[in-house]
Amino acid sequence: MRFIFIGPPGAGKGTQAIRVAEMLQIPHISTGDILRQHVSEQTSLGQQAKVYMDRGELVPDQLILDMVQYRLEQADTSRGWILDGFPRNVPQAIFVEKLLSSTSTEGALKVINLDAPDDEVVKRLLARGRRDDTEDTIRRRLQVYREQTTPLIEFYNSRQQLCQIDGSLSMDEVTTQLKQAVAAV
Ligand code: B4P
Repeated sequence: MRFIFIGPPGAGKGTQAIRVAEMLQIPHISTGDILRQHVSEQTSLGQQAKVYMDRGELVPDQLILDMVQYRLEQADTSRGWILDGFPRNVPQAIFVEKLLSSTSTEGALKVINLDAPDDEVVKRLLARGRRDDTEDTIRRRLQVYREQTTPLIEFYNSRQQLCQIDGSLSMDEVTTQLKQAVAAV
C-alpha cells in the first residue's frame, strides 16, 4: 500500500495523512516534518532548507531526494507508506517512479489530490500560525504550488493513479471520503 498526498498548502494533507496512516498501520512520511526536524536540530541540511522554507519556496531537489531515499529505506516501510508533501514537482515524481521500479515492494501506487480553494487554505494557515504561515509566505507557497506542483495532477491522471478528494469539507467528512477511496485500492 503506497499513497502520495498532493494538494495546496493547508488543504489538509498532513491532517488526513496521519489519520489514514494510523488506520492502515503504515508510516506517514512528511517531507515538511522531516525538514522542520532538521531545522530545529540545526543540521547542515536544516540550515540550508530554512532559507527556502521561510520564503515559501521549494527546498532544492538535491537536498530533498537523498533525504527521502534514506527514509524510504528504513525497515518500517516494508508494508507500504504515505508520502505527504512529496513529490512536489515533476523531477521529484520521476524520482519516485524510478525508485519504485527498482524495488520489489508489492502493491499499487495511489495518488490522492486533496484540493481546497485559496481563500479557505489561507484562512486555515493563518489560524494555524506556524513560522512559515505569514500571509506573504502563504501566497508565495500557493504560487509555487500552482507553478510547480499542479503539473503532477496531469502526470498522475495520465497514469490512472489519481484520486480527487474535496479538501474544503470538514476534517471528518474528508476522512470519510478518504476511507472509501483507500478501501477501493
Ligand atoms: P509542508 O509541511 O508540506 O506544509 P503545508 O503544505 O503547509 O502543510 P499541509 O497542507 O500538510 O497542512 P495541513 O493541511 O495539514 O511544507 C512546508 C515547507 O517545506 C514548504 O513550503 C517547502 O519549503 C518545504 N517542503 C516540504 N516538502 C518539500 C518537497 N517535497 N520539496 C521541496 N520543499 C519541500 O494543515 C493546515 C491547517 O488546516 C491545520 O491547522 C489544520 O488543522 C487545518 N485543517 C486541515 N484540514 C481541515 C479541514 N478539513 N477543515 C478545517 N481546517 C482544516
